[in-house]
Amino acid sequence: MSPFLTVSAEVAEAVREGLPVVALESTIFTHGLPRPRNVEVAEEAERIVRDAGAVPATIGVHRGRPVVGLTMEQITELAHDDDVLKAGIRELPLGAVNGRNAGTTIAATSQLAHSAGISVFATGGLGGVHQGAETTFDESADLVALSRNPVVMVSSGAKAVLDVHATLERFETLSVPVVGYRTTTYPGFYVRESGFRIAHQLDSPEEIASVFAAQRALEMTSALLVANPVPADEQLDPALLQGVIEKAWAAVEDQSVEGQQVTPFLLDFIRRETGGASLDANVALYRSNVSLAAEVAREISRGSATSDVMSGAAMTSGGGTA
Ligand code: PSU
Ligand code: MN
Repeated sequence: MSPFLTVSAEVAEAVREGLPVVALESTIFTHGLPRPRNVEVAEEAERIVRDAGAVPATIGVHRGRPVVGLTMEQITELAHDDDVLKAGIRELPLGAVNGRNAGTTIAATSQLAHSAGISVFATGGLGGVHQGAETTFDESADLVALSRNPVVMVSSGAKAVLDVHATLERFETLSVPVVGYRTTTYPGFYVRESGFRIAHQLDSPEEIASVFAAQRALEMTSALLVANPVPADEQLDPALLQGVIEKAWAAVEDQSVEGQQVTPFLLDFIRRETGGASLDANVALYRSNVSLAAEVAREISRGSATSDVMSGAAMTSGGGTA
Protein backbone atom coordinates (compact mmCIF):
# COMPACT_ATOMS: atom_id res chain seq x y z
CA MET A 1 0.00 0.00 0.00
CA SER A 2 1.32 3.42 -0.97
CA PRO A 3 1.70 6.05 1.75
CA PHE A 4 0.22 8.50 -0.75
CA LEU A 5 -2.89 6.57 -1.82
CA THR A 6 -5.10 4.14 0.05
CA VAL A 7 -7.43 1.77 -1.77
CA SER A 8 -9.80 -0.02 0.61
CA ALA A 9 -9.49 -3.81 0.76
CA GLU A 10 -13.06 -4.24 -0.50
CA VAL A 11 -12.53 -2.01 -3.54
CA ALA A 12 -9.10 -3.47 -4.36
CA GLU A 13 -10.50 -6.99 -4.28
CA ALA A 14 -13.56 -6.11 -6.35
CA VAL A 15 -11.35 -4.49 -9.01
CA ARG A 16 -9.01 -7.48 -9.03
CA GLU A 17 -11.92 -9.85 -9.55
CA GLY A 18 -13.58 -7.72 -12.22
CA LEU A 19 -16.67 -7.11 -10.09
CA PRO A 20 -18.78 -4.00 -10.74
CA VAL A 21 -17.49 -0.92 -8.88
CA VAL A 22 -18.88 2.63 -8.94
CA ALA A 23 -16.73 5.63 -7.97
CA LEU A 24 -18.44 8.49 -6.11
CA GLU A 25 -16.97 11.94 -5.53
CA SER A 26 -16.79 13.80 -2.21
CA THR A 27 -16.95 17.52 -3.14
CA ILE A 28 -20.65 16.96 -3.68
CA PHE A 29 -21.03 16.32 0.09
CA THR A 30 -18.20 18.51 1.46
CA HIS A 31 -19.06 21.61 -0.62
CA GLY A 32 -22.12 20.96 -2.79
CA LEU A 33 -24.81 19.99 -0.27
CA PRO A 34 -25.65 21.48 3.14
CA ARG A 35 -25.57 19.54 6.42
CA PRO A 36 -27.14 17.26 7.49
CA ARG A 37 -28.45 16.31 4.07
CA ASN A 38 -24.88 15.86 2.78
CA VAL A 39 -24.10 12.78 4.89
CA GLU A 40 -27.52 11.28 4.22
CA VAL A 41 -27.01 11.65 0.48
CA ALA A 42 -23.49 10.18 0.60
CA GLU A 43 -24.80 7.22 2.59
CA GLU A 44 -27.79 6.73 0.30
CA ALA A 45 -25.59 6.80 -2.80
CA GLU A 46 -23.52 3.93 -1.38
CA ARG A 47 -26.68 2.04 -0.54
CA ILE A 48 -28.09 2.45 -4.07
CA VAL A 49 -24.86 1.02 -5.51
CA ARG A 50 -24.90 -1.96 -3.13
CA ASP A 51 -28.59 -2.68 -3.70
CA ALA A 52 -27.84 -2.82 -7.42
CA GLY A 53 -25.17 -5.46 -6.82
CA ALA A 54 -22.08 -3.27 -7.21
CA VAL A 55 -19.38 -2.02 -4.84
CA PRO A 56 -19.31 1.71 -4.00
CA ALA A 57 -15.98 3.54 -3.89
CA THR A 58 -16.43 6.98 -2.38
CA ILE A 59 -13.24 8.91 -3.02
CA GLY A 60 -11.78 11.79 -0.99
CA VAL A 61 -8.77 12.96 0.98
CA HIS A 62 -8.73 11.78 4.60
CA ARG A 63 -6.17 13.52 6.85
CA GLY A 64 -3.97 14.31 3.89
CA ARG A 65 -4.17 10.96 2.16
CA PRO A 66 -6.25 10.26 -0.94
CA VAL A 67 -8.54 7.29 -0.25
CA VAL A 68 -10.45 5.21 -2.79
CA GLY A 69 -13.23 3.58 -0.78
CA LEU A 70 -13.72 5.85 2.24
CA THR A 71 -15.38 4.23 5.25
CA MET A 72 -18.70 5.65 6.45
CA GLU A 73 -16.81 7.02 9.46
CA GLN A 74 -14.35 8.86 7.21
CA ILE A 75 -17.20 10.19 5.06
CA THR A 76 -18.91 11.53 8.18
CA GLU A 77 -15.68 13.16 9.35
CA LEU A 78 -15.19 14.94 6.00
CA ALA A 79 -18.85 15.97 5.85
CA HIS A 80 -18.67 17.63 9.29
CA ASP A 81 -15.22 19.21 9.00
CA ASP A 82 -15.58 23.02 9.04
CA ASP A 83 -12.12 23.43 7.52
CA VAL A 84 -12.44 20.80 4.83
CA LEU A 85 -10.59 21.70 1.62
CA LYS A 86 -11.70 21.26 -1.98
CA ALA A 87 -9.13 19.22 -3.86
CA GLY A 88 -8.74 19.24 -7.60
CA ILE A 89 -5.88 17.20 -9.03
CA ARG A 90 -3.26 19.83 -8.27
CA GLU A 91 -4.18 19.92 -4.57
CA LEU A 92 -3.79 16.14 -4.12
CA PRO A 93 -0.03 16.06 -3.36
CA LEU A 94 -0.30 18.92 -0.84
CA GLY A 95 -2.05 16.59 1.58
CA ALA A 96 1.32 14.95 2.20
CA VAL A 97 2.31 18.09 4.10
CA ASN A 98 -0.91 19.71 5.33
CA GLY A 99 -2.60 16.51 6.57
CA ARG A 100 -6.04 18.04 5.95
CA ASN A 101 -9.37 16.53 4.96
CA ALA A 102 -10.57 17.40 1.46
CA GLY A 103 -13.48 16.70 -0.84
CA THR A 104 -12.22 15.61 -4.24
CA THR A 105 -13.74 17.28 -7.31
CA ILE A 106 -14.78 15.35 -10.38
CA ALA A 107 -11.33 16.02 -11.82
CA ALA A 108 -9.46 14.57 -8.84
CA THR A 109 -11.97 11.76 -8.31
CA SER A 110 -11.80 10.58 -11.92
CA GLN A 111 -8.02 10.51 -11.76
CA LEU A 112 -7.96 8.52 -8.50
CA ALA A 113 -10.70 6.18 -9.74
CA HIS A 114 -8.75 5.43 -12.88
CA SER A 115 -5.53 4.84 -10.91
CA ALA A 116 -7.41 2.32 -8.78
CA GLY A 117 -8.74 0.51 -11.87
CA ILE A 118 -12.35 1.69 -11.57
CA SER A 119 -14.15 2.46 -14.82
CA VAL A 120 -17.54 3.88 -13.81
CA PHE A 121 -18.18 7.12 -11.94
CA ALA A 122 -21.46 8.83 -10.97
CA THR A 123 -21.95 12.47 -10.05
CA GLY A 124 -24.55 15.26 -10.18
CA GLY A 125 -23.38 17.95 -12.56
CA LEU A 126 -20.05 18.44 -14.27
CA GLY A 127 -17.80 21.47 -13.94
CA GLY A 128 -17.13 23.35 -17.16
CA VAL A 129 -16.70 26.79 -18.68
CA HIS A 130 -17.96 29.56 -16.39
CA GLN A 131 -19.98 32.54 -17.64
CA GLY A 132 -17.56 35.28 -18.60
CA ALA A 133 -14.64 32.87 -18.97
CA GLU A 134 -13.44 34.90 -21.96
CA THR A 135 -12.16 37.44 -19.44
CA THR A 136 -11.82 35.44 -16.18
CA PHE A 137 -10.32 32.28 -17.76
CA ASP A 138 -12.38 30.31 -15.23
CA GLU A 139 -12.82 26.85 -16.69
CA SER A 140 -13.13 23.83 -14.43
CA ALA A 141 -10.22 21.41 -14.29
CA ASP A 142 -12.93 18.76 -14.74
CA LEU A 143 -12.71 19.43 -18.50
CA VAL A 144 -9.07 18.45 -18.93
CA ALA A 145 -9.37 15.60 -16.43
CA LEU A 146 -12.25 14.11 -18.42
CA SER A 147 -10.04 14.10 -21.50
CA ARG A 148 -7.39 12.10 -19.63
CA ASN A 149 -9.20 9.58 -17.49
CA PRO A 150 -11.03 6.79 -19.27
CA VAL A 151 -14.13 6.24 -17.13
CA VAL A 152 -17.82 6.17 -17.92
CA MET A 153 -19.00 9.39 -16.29
CA VAL A 154 -22.72 9.56 -15.55
CA SER A 155 -24.02 13.08 -14.86
CA SER A 156 -27.07 15.24 -15.53
CA GLY A 157 -25.13 17.61 -17.71
CA ALA A 158 -22.91 20.51 -16.85
CA LYS A 159 -23.99 22.51 -13.82
CA ALA A 160 -26.79 24.93 -14.73
CA VAL A 161 -24.77 27.98 -13.74
CA LEU A 162 -22.18 27.38 -16.46
CA ASP A 163 -21.87 28.50 -20.05
CA VAL A 164 -23.22 25.21 -21.39
CA HIS A 165 -22.63 26.03 -25.04
CA ALA A 166 -18.94 26.78 -24.43
CA THR A 167 -18.63 23.69 -22.24
CA LEU A 168 -19.95 21.44 -25.02
CA GLU A 169 -17.52 23.07 -27.48
CA ARG A 170 -14.66 22.31 -25.09
CA PHE A 171 -15.69 18.65 -24.89
CA GLU A 172 -15.44 18.50 -28.66
CA THR A 173 -12.00 20.17 -28.68
CA LEU A 174 -10.82 17.74 -26.00
CA SER A 175 -12.24 14.77 -27.95
CA VAL A 176 -14.49 13.71 -25.10
CA PRO A 177 -17.53 11.78 -26.40
CA VAL A 178 -20.89 13.01 -25.07
CA VAL A 179 -23.97 10.82 -25.36
CA GLY A 180 -27.51 11.41 -24.17
CA TYR A 181 -29.18 8.66 -22.21
CA ARG A 182 -32.48 8.20 -24.03
CA THR A 183 -32.32 11.82 -25.25
CA THR A 184 -30.66 14.02 -27.87
CA THR A 185 -31.05 17.16 -25.77
CA TYR A 186 -28.18 17.92 -23.44
CA PRO A 187 -29.68 18.01 -19.92
CA GLY A 188 -29.65 21.22 -17.87
CA PHE A 189 -28.69 19.76 -14.46
CA TYR A 190 -31.68 20.88 -12.28
CA VAL A 191 -33.90 20.76 -15.40
CA ARG A 192 -34.24 18.17 -18.14
CA GLU A 193 -33.17 20.38 -21.02
CA SER A 194 -30.34 22.87 -21.43
CA GLY A 195 -31.58 23.91 -24.87
CA PHE A 196 -28.52 22.41 -26.62
CA ARG A 197 -28.65 19.32 -28.74
CA ILE A 198 -26.17 16.48 -28.70
CA ALA A 199 -25.62 14.23 -31.67
CA HIS A 200 -25.65 10.82 -30.07
CA GLN A 201 -28.20 8.93 -28.06
CA LEU A 202 -27.75 5.60 -26.27
CA ASP A 203 -30.67 3.69 -24.83
CA SER A 204 -29.36 1.03 -22.46
CA PRO A 205 -26.49 0.14 -20.12
CA GLU A 206 -25.49 -2.50 -22.71
CA GLU A 207 -25.04 0.15 -25.41
CA ILE A 208 -23.04 2.34 -23.03
CA ALA A 209 -20.78 -0.59 -22.14
CA SER A 210 -20.25 -1.38 -25.84
CA VAL A 211 -19.27 2.17 -26.74
CA PHE A 212 -16.91 2.31 -23.77
CA ALA A 213 -15.33 -1.00 -24.79
CA ALA A 214 -14.79 0.38 -28.30
CA GLN A 215 -13.31 3.57 -26.87
CA ARG A 216 -10.83 1.57 -24.81
CA ALA A 217 -9.96 -0.69 -27.72
CA LEU A 218 -9.21 2.42 -29.78
CA GLU A 219 -6.84 3.51 -26.99
CA MET A 220 -8.70 6.72 -26.34
CA THR A 221 -7.76 8.31 -23.02
CA SER A 222 -10.97 10.28 -22.59
CA ALA A 223 -14.00 9.60 -20.43
CA LEU A 224 -17.35 8.67 -21.96
CA LEU A 225 -19.83 11.31 -20.82
CA VAL A 226 -23.29 9.88 -20.31
CA ALA A 227 -25.80 12.69 -19.92
CA ASN A 228 -28.79 11.48 -17.94
CA PRO A 229 -31.58 14.04 -17.43
CA VAL A 230 -33.18 14.56 -14.00
CA PRO A 231 -36.42 12.52 -13.73
CA ALA A 232 -39.30 14.58 -15.23
CA ASP A 233 -41.39 14.81 -12.07
CA GLU A 234 -38.40 15.96 -10.01
CA GLN A 235 -37.00 18.75 -12.14
CA LEU A 236 -36.91 22.37 -11.01
CA ASP A 237 -39.37 24.74 -12.71
CA PRO A 238 -37.35 25.85 -15.79
CA ALA A 239 -38.94 29.35 -15.83
CA LEU A 240 -37.93 29.88 -12.20
CA LEU A 241 -34.37 28.72 -12.80
CA GLN A 242 -33.38 31.25 -15.47
CA GLY A 243 -34.06 34.30 -13.31
CA VAL A 244 -32.34 32.76 -10.32
CA ILE A 245 -29.16 31.99 -12.26
CA GLU A 246 -28.90 35.61 -13.38
CA LYS A 247 -29.27 36.81 -9.79
CA ALA A 248 -26.67 34.27 -8.66
CA TRP A 249 -24.07 35.58 -11.12
CA ALA A 250 -24.84 39.16 -10.11
CA ALA A 251 -24.15 38.17 -6.49
CA VAL A 252 -20.80 36.60 -7.49
CA GLU A 253 -19.82 39.97 -9.07
CA ASP A 254 -21.12 42.00 -6.13
CA GLN A 255 -19.37 39.98 -3.49
CA SER A 256 -16.22 39.41 -5.59
CA VAL A 257 -16.35 35.64 -5.14
CA GLU A 258 -13.38 34.00 -6.87
CA GLY A 259 -11.58 30.76 -7.68
CA GLN A 260 -12.67 27.53 -6.03
CA GLN A 261 -15.40 29.33 -4.06
CA VAL A 262 -17.43 30.26 -7.14
CA THR A 263 -19.17 26.93 -7.77
CA PRO A 264 -20.17 26.21 -4.13
CA PHE A 265 -21.33 29.85 -3.76
CA LEU A 266 -23.57 29.64 -6.83
CA LEU A 267 -25.11 26.31 -5.83
CA ASP A 268 -25.82 27.58 -2.32
CA PHE A 269 -27.25 30.87 -3.60
CA ILE A 270 -29.65 29.00 -5.90
CA ARG A 271 -30.69 26.69 -3.09
CA ARG A 272 -31.64 29.64 -0.87
CA GLU A 273 -33.40 31.51 -3.69
CA THR A 274 -35.51 28.48 -4.64
CA GLY A 275 -36.44 27.69 -1.04
CA GLY A 276 -34.61 24.38 -1.19
CA ALA A 277 -36.22 23.18 -4.43
CA SER A 278 -32.88 23.11 -6.28
CA LEU A 279 -31.48 20.91 -3.54
CA ASP A 280 -34.32 18.39 -3.99
CA ALA A 281 -33.69 18.32 -7.73
CA ASN A 282 -29.95 17.92 -7.16
CA VAL A 283 -30.48 14.95 -4.84
CA ALA A 284 -33.01 13.37 -7.21
CA LEU A 285 -30.76 13.58 -10.25
CA TYR A 286 -27.80 12.27 -8.26
CA ARG A 287 -29.79 9.21 -7.13
CA SER A 288 -30.81 8.51 -10.69
CA ASN A 289 -27.23 8.86 -11.95
CA VAL A 290 -25.85 6.57 -9.25
CA SER A 291 -28.38 3.94 -10.11
CA LEU A 292 -27.67 4.10 -13.86
CA ALA A 293 -23.92 3.98 -13.14
CA ALA A 294 -24.38 0.80 -11.10
CA GLU A 295 -26.21 -0.83 -14.01
CA VAL A 296 -23.45 0.21 -16.40
CA ALA A 297 -20.79 -1.16 -14.04
CA ARG A 298 -22.60 -4.50 -13.93
CA GLU A 299 -22.80 -4.57 -17.69
CA ILE A 300 -19.08 -3.81 -18.08
CA SER A 301 -18.23 -6.47 -15.54
CA ARG A 302 -20.42 -9.03 -17.32
CA GLY A 303 -18.92 -8.04 -20.68
CA SER A 304 -15.34 -8.43 -19.51
CA ALA A 305 -16.17 -11.83 -18.02
CA THR A 306 -17.64 -12.90 -21.40
CA SER A 307 -14.69 -11.61 -23.39
CA ASP A 308 -12.31 -13.51 -21.06
CA VAL A 309 -14.25 -16.67 -21.84
CA MET A 310 -14.25 -15.85 -25.54
CA SER A 311 -10.52 -15.16 -25.77
CA GLY A 312 -9.92 -18.33 -23.75
CA ALA A 313 -12.03 -20.24 -26.27
CA ALA A 314 -10.18 -18.67 -29.19
CA MET A 315 -6.89 -19.72 -27.67
CA THR A 316 -7.90 -23.30 -27.02
CA SER A 317 -9.13 -23.62 -30.60
CA GLY A 318 -5.74 -22.38 -31.73
CA GLY A 319 -7.09 -18.92 -32.65
CA GLY A 320 -8.99 -20.63 -35.48
CA THR A 321 -10.66 -18.77 -38.30
CA ALA A 322 -14.22 -19.94 -37.61
N1 PSU B 1 -21.91 18.47 -8.97
C1 PSU B 1 -22.81 18.72 -7.99
N2 PSU B 1 -22.37 19.37 -6.88
C2 PSU B 1 -21.02 19.74 -6.75
C3 PSU B 1 -20.10 19.48 -7.79
C4 PSU B 1 -20.61 18.83 -8.87
O1 PSU B 1 -23.98 18.35 -8.13
O2 PSU B 1 -20.67 20.29 -5.72
C5 PSU B 1 -18.62 19.81 -7.64
C6 PSU B 1 -17.83 18.74 -8.38
O3 PSU B 1 -16.93 18.16 -7.45
C7 PSU B 1 -17.11 19.45 -9.49
C8 PSU B 1 -16.88 20.78 -8.87
O4 PSU B 1 -15.93 18.80 -9.85
O5 PSU B 1 -18.15 21.03 -8.22
C9 PSU B 1 -16.49 21.80 -9.91
O6 PSU B 1 -15.89 22.88 -9.29
P1 PSU B 1 -15.02 23.93 -10.14
O7 PSU B 1 -16.04 24.62 -11.01
O8 PSU B 1 -14.41 24.85 -9.11
O9 PSU B 1 -14.00 23.14 -10.89
MN1 MN C 1 -12.90 27.46 -11.33
